[in-house]
Amino acid sequence: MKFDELDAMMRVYETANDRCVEQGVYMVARIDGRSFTKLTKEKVSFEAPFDVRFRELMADTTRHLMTCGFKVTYGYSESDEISLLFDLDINVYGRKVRKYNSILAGEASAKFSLMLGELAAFDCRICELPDRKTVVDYFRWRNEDAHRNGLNAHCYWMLRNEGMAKGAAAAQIEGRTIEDKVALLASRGIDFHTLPSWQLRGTGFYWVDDEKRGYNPKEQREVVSSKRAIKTDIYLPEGEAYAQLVRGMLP
Ligand SMILES: Nc1nc2c(ncn2[C@@H]2O[C@H](COP(=O)(O)OP(=O)(O)OP(=O)(O)O)[C@@H](O)[C@H]2O)c(=O)[nH]1
Ligand SMILES: [Mg+2]
Repeated sequence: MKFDELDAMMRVYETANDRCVEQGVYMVARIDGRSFTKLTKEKVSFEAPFDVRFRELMADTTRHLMTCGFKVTYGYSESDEISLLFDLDINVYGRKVRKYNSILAGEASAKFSLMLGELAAFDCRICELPDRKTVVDYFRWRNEDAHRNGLNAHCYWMLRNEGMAKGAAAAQIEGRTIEDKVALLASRGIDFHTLPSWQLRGTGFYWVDDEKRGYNPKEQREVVSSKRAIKTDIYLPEGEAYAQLVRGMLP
């Protein structure tokens, strides 16, 4: 069999499950650290429940993903996950899901591992969202997830640091309402409202015009140049104000 024939015959198997996302559908990628519970507890020592160094590694990885060849409108990171909203008209790789999943997981894993100096891997999935409202709801969902996890983590580690066993600490939190957890923290003198915003709401990444003032010696005058830069926002609002922020970025 000639190579061309063999090539054509085998390609069918390779592309059998290739899907492209339809035009007009919003795409969001969620990239999540693989077995980061083990990585953050056993392989590398990070402060629990929150470590600024870990947040910065995730932030650098997010900014890398926003500038590695995909048109990204908005990035969001909480815990070991990153969500990326692509431009509605993105067309790179013909919107082939396989390409987005494999390249983004690969780029995130490579960037994070290089910075950490340890092997770290990410998975990736693509959410296909039909309209603006669902996109806003997606990011509200992750924002609320951050809030729930952050509150749980603070309660859990407060009890653990008091000497409580793992299972008992988890059982104390299980099934409790937000109000119960806030009261649990307050009973030990921790005001929930003073906890750092990024630990409860995550971090947002969006494009802004960055103006730079300079001096043009030839024309002997001050000039202002502007270029697009990523703003990293560790003070994201919540609820409707956050929905407004995301809505404002959509076409
Ligand atoms: N110590 C520490 N751990 C963190 C921090 N941020 C996230 N993590 C940990 O990252 C883990 C993320 O959880 P998951 O994504 O649900 O679990 P996973 O172990 O990564 O499992 P898979 O995602 O299913 O592969 C949790 O165990 C968090 O405690 C941090 O700032 N400090
Ligand atoms: Mg994970």
